[in-house]
Amino acid sequence: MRIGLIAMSGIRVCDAELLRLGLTLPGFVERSKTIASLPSLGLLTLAGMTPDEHDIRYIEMPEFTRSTSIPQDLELAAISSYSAQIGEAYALARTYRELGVPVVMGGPHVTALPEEAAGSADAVVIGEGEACWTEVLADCAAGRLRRFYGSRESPFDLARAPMPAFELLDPSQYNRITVQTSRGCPHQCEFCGSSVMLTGKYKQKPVEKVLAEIDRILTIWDHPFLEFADDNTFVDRQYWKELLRALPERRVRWFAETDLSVGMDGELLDLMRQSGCAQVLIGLESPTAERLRGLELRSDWKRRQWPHYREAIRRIQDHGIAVNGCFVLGLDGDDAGVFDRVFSFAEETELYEVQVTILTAFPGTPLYARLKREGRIVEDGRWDKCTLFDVNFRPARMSPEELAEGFKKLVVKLYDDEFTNWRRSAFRRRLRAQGKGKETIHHENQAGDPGAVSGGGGL
Ligand code: B12
Repeated sequence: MRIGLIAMSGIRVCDAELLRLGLTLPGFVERSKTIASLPSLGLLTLAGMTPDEHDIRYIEMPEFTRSTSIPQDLELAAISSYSAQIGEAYALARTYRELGVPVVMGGPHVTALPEEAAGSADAVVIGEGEACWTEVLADCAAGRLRRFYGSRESPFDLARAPMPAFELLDPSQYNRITVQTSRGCPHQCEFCGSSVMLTGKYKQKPVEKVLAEIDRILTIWDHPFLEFADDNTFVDRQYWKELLRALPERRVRWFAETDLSVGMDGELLDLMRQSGCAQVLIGLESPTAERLRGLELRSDWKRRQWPHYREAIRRIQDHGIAVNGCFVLGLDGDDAGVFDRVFSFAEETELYEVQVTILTAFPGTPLYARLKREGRIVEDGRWDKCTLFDVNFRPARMSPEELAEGFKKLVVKLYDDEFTNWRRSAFRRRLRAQGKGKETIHHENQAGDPGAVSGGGGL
C-alpha cells in the first residue's frame, strides 16, 4: 500500500494579541523556531515497524484548510495530532475519505475521545500505536478496517520498540531530533496530557536500544541536537548514569524535560554536563509552596521539594546546565498576585530560561474531568484552545480575562530583551567565576555555548 504518515505539526495560539506579541518578542520567537522544527516521533516509530512491502511517505502538515494541496495517490492516510490541531486533522481525514482513501488516526487526543474521532476517521488507534500498527495495516490491505484498535490497558513493551525511521526525514529541514527513553511519569500530575495519556504504566526503553537510535541519528546528522521526548527524564538514575556514560564519545548535545531531583545528584549532573546536556526543562509549576499541594494525584512530591527549589536550580546551573523553569498559571490557589511572584522568582533564581503556560484542561486528563464536574470548563469542545496559552476554564480566584491579561503582561516582562539578556549573562558570569567559562566547557565536551537558546525547548 502507499501510506501517507501525516503529522499535524503546527504551533497554535488562539489569542490574537498573544500571537502578535509572540511574533515580536525575541525570546518567544527564538523558542518557537526551535521547537517548531521537531518531527513526529510517533509516526517515525510506526514507519520503523512498517513491513517493507509498503511504500511510506512522511508528510508534515503545519496547517490544513480546504484549499491546502495534499498528496492524492494514497491508499492509507495515517494522521497524528494533538488536541490543538485536531479540528484540522478531522477535516483532513474527511477530505481523504471523500477521495476514497481510508483514514486511521492516533495520538493522545483520539485516545481520550475515540468516539469523537470515529466520526471523521475509518479507524481510531487508542493508546500506543506500536501495539496494533501491523494489524491495522493487514486489515486495511484486506479492506476490513475496524473502527477501534488498541487500548490504554494493553501496554506495549519498550524492549520490543522498533527503530524509528529517521531516514524518512530530509536532514536539512530538522535542527533537532527526538529520542524517547521512557513513557509515563510517577508523579501523575492532575493536568498532565503527555504520554501518561497513552499508558498508565511507567516504563523505559532498554539503554542499548536508545544508544542504537542515537547511533542511527549520527549516520544522518553530523552534529545532531537531541531532545529526549520523555514525560520525565531521569526518574531512574542508575539507568541514566549508564546511558550518560556512553554518550560523550558520541559527541551530541541534548535537552531533556525532568523534575527537580536532578539537582540533588552531583554525580548525575557531572555526567549530564560531560555528555553534552545544554538545558533541562523543569516543571517547577508554582513559586508558592501551597499551590503545589494536591497537584499530583498520588503524593505531594513537588510540594515537599519546594524548600529545595532555589538550591537545586543553583546547583544545576553551576554545572553549566541551563535551567528552563516551567510555571503553570491559573492553578486553583492562584490569584492576581501570581504573575509578579513568578517574575520575582525568575529574577531571584537567575533562571536562564523561563516557560510560562496557562493551566489547560486537555480532554482525558483528571483535571478536565474535575473542572467539568465543577462546571468550570469554558466552551467545552473548543479543542483548538488546548494550546497551553489560551484559557479554556474558569480559574478559582480570577476571571478567565484576568488570567489571560495577567499572562500577557507577564510574557512581555519575562521575554523582554533586557531581562532575558540579564538572566543569561548572570548564568555565564557565575560559570566564569567558577572557571567554567564558555571556552573551558567547549573544550571539555564540544558542547558549545552552555544553555544556548538553540538548546532550549519545551511545550
Ligand atoms: C515533540 C513535541 C511537539 C512537536 C510535535 C511534533 C509532532 N508532529 O509530533 C511540536 C513542536 C510540533 C509540538 C507542537 C505542539 N505541542 Co507538543 N509536544 C512534544 C513533546 C515534547 C514530545 C512528543 C513526542 O514526541 N512523544 C513521543 C511519541 C512517540 O508519542 P506520540 O506522538 O504520542 O505517538 C504515539 C501514540 O500517540 C500513537 N500515535 C500518535 N499518532 C499516531 C497516528 C497513528 C495513525 C497511529 C496508529 C498511532 C499514533 O502511537 C505513537 C507511538 O506509541 C510533548 C511533551 C512530552 N514530553 O511528551 C509535547 C506535547 C505532546 N505537546 C503539546 C502541545 C500542547 C503542543 C501544541 C498545542 C503547542 C502549541 N501551542 O502550539 C502544539 C500542537 C500541535 C498539534 N498538532 O496539535 C502537549 C499535548 C497535550 C495534548 N494532549 O494535546 C504535550 C503533551 C506537552 C504538554 N506540556 O502538555 N509538540
